[in-house]
Amino acid sequence: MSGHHRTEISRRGVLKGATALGALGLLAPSAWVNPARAAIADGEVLTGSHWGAFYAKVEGGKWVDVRPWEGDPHPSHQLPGIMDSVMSPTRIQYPMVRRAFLEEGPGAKPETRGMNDFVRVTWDEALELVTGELKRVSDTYGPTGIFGGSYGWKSSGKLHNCQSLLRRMLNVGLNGAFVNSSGDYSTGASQIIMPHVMGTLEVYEQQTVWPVVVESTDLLVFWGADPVRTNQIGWTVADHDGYIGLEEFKKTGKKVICIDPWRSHTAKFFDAEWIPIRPHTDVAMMLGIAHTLYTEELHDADFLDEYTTGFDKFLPYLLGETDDTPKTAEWAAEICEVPAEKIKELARLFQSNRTMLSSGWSIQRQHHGEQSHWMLVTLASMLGQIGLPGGGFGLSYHYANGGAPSANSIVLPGISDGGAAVEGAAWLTEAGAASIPVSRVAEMILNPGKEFNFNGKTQTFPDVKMVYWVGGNPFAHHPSTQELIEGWKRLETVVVQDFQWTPTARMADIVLPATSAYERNDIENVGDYSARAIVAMKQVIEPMYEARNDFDIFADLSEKLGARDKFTEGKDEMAWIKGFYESAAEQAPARGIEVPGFDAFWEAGIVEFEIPEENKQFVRYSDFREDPLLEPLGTPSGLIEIYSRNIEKMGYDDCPPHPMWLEPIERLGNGSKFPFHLDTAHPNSRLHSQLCGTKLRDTYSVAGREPCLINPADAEARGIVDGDIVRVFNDRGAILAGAIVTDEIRPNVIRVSEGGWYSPAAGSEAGTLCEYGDVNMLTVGMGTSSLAQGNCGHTALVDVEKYTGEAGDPVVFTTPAEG
Ligand SMILES: Nc1nc2c(c(=O)[nH]1)N[C@H]1C(S)=C(S)[C@@H](COP(=O)(O)OP(=O)(O)OC[C@H]3O[C@@H](n4cnc5c(=O)[nH]c(N)nc54)[C@H](O)[C@@H]3O)O[C@H]1N2
Ligand SMILES: Nc1nc2c(c(=O)[nH]1)N[C@H]1C(S)=C(S)[C@@H](COP(=O)(O)OP(=O)(O)OC[C@H]3O[C@@H](n4cnc5c(=O)[nH]c(N)nc54)[C@H](O)[C@@H]3O)O[C@H]1N2
Ligand SMILES: [Mo]
Repeated sequence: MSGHHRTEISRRGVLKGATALGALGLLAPSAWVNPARAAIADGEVLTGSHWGAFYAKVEGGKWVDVRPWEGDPHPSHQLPGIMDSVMSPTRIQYPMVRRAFLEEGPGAKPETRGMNDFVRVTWDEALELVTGELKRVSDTYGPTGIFGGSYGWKSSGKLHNCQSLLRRMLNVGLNGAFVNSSGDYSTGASQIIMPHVMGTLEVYEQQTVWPVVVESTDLLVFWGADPVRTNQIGWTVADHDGYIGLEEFKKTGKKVICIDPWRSHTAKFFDAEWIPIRPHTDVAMMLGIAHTLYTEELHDADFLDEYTTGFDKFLPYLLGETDDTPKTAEWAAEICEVPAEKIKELARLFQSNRTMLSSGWSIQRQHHGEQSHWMLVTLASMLGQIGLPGGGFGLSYHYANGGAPSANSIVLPGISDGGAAVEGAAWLTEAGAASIPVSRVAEMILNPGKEFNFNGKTQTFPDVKMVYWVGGNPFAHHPSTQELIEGWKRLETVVVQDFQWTPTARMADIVLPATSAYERNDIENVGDYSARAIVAMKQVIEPMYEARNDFDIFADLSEKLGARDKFTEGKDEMAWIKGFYESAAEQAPARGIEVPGFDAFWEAGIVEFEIPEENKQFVRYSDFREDPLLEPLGTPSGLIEIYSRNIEKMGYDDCPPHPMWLEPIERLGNGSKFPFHLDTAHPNSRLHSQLCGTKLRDTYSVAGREPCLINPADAEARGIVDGDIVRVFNDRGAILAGAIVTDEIRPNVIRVSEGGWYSPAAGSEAGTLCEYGDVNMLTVGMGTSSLAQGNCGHTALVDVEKYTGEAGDPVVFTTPAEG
């Protein structure tokens, strides 16, 4: 499942709740269009984004202001950055080609990628070049020469989904001759292990809803989760309804605990008890709690009997009978630096209260990340509250406003990858000619022919010679940028299509300027989990410079490949949008609601749906708890699998058949020469790397660099004061950052957020200093384990020093030179 399938995934959870409702005959009244909201003031256009729905004010064809939609209970402070991104100097204005590529051909002087030496070409020339390369590479290297598994947070919108459009072009125009990718960087480990354990993805599914949590949860634990920061974002258009839950819970004054190396936004919001755990040691701490529960006979043996399988196989490990190491609180305390007494106290506290263990995803975005959520589920099973109102665990309260009650709404389809249009050989499926777990991209490019394990299968890396990237920024998102730089040198051709001069665009041969989401029309659901509205994403301004829609670019490429009609199906932008709406509207009668016709909807700009009372009472796994035989889980046993025979059969050393504490490749307290763990938490004022090239950066950067949080004791020992430029380094690389000295980060941990634009001091030289602060110069590139092969973006030990050398202005925020 790739990131771009998220909506569909989360919708399953949503639909499940709503179907139960329909059966009860409690359907909500008709959907309605709020007339007050329909009256858009002069010059204001309502549209949608990952950050929420908003009005864009236009004067004389220029976008001059933004204002959040009134239906947003907690607008993101990042909205002004969106406007700036469309008009900033980091905008790609024209098709550009790397000079050596243009003058000497594919593969020429790959070391000049990243040197910002581009030549402007016309659209005609650019599209001819791209078509020529698509043909040449697939003719020369066969069906697996082109990588089209381009990953990333492309903009919201059901039509201008550039990744689906890329694959659609490759499917219809090249008969599916490309390498695809599966999974995502968000939940790489969890989304593979959870189906073995719980029978579902968990991470993208509806949570026990907030009203139930507010009512019934006594103790709310955020385990490496920071919803106050991360719920700003949705995969569709963010509704921000999770903030209503957070605020209501705060009003109750009930206890909140944050287990995080950093006193997070959420910890501050709730004035929560902060447990500053050593990063990457969560499994040990959970085991310490589990051991206490068991030895103090606080565990729920009945729940374990009735709803789980394999506790008997896990228990000897917990007690140390299999490895002479009982996983006592004292044992755990040594590893996680949380006192043994605190660990025991938590065991008793969790057990004596209705406890919701809400976990984020950082604890699985690390080496052996599969174990974290598996152990969390095991702990929750021992507590026996899964399926009870307000108890158990939740893996998505922090993401896209999981736990926001679902509306009785209709669901929009989106543009397809066009795999159905491909006829012929067996490999010609929607998935392309081959597929890799998404975060293995650098490993793939560097190791053609190498075998690798993935979820019980052995596969071989294809020999990729051309990469076409749209809607993602791998030179920001891929842990171990160094490996990517090395891998890039093996490529003959790199095409990047974006609207920003990202580090990835700078590493391309052919750069195509796409429109932003605000220069075209589209349509999208509001609320990944609530799905409480559909917004017309109306075009705000005319395309800037020579930017073109991804749809039109790929339609033209398809035409040159002889397949324009297959690509467009004879429909233009508005015909597609109307089609999506009308196809969704067909669901309305079965849901007992009425929706306006397309024209009325488009005129109004938004249609909202009621949230039935029933959906405000949704409790995850209550059905299973009520009747595990009639409502079994999707696991082989139908039960929660604390021991998995399927995983046992795979025989992986790095993912045993029950959850275990496995030493990560790097962690504090494990004898490394590097004294700091680097926490790469997601940025509060960006979406990954998006908006890094905007004025918003002035609101958080320190000395013109990405901020680096460091504890006062650590700073003092290194002579670092607030505002200093620091150099963060390890054996993999080095970055500059700006110091913020604060006791909100625990000793021996520094925090630099992911997504800072890679700004190499010396072009594309691997190992060169990044002058802005891209953490992935420092992180580990390996997969989480043979099971999931997820990315380890949170795994990195580093050192920090005050920087006394010459610090250049990051070149990445300027427009590349034009020949
Ligand atoms: N160390 C570390 N690394 C991490 C993480 C971490 O926690 N630590 N987190 C990981 C996670 S969870 C994720 S999801 C990834 C995110 O990685 P990405 O999704 O690659 O990051 P974004 O910055 O959102 O990049 C999206 C790009 O798409 C472009 N874009 C937007 N709309 C359009 C469009 O309509 N057309 C075109 N052509 N382009 C468009 C934007 O300009 C931007 O350059 O990062 C991962 N990397
Ligand atoms: N503002 C904003 N919101 C976002 C995003 C964004 O870029 N910006 N990205 C979105 C996306 S694509 C995703 S996938 C989600 C990501 O959601 P998450 O993966 O949950 O987010 P992170 O910020 O990586 O980590 C959450 C918390 O875990 C802590 N942490 C780090 N390592 C450890 C550890 O070893 N143990 C413990 N206990 N805690 C640890 C961090 O300090 C942080 O506060 O966020 C989404 N929301
Ligand atoms: Mo993500």
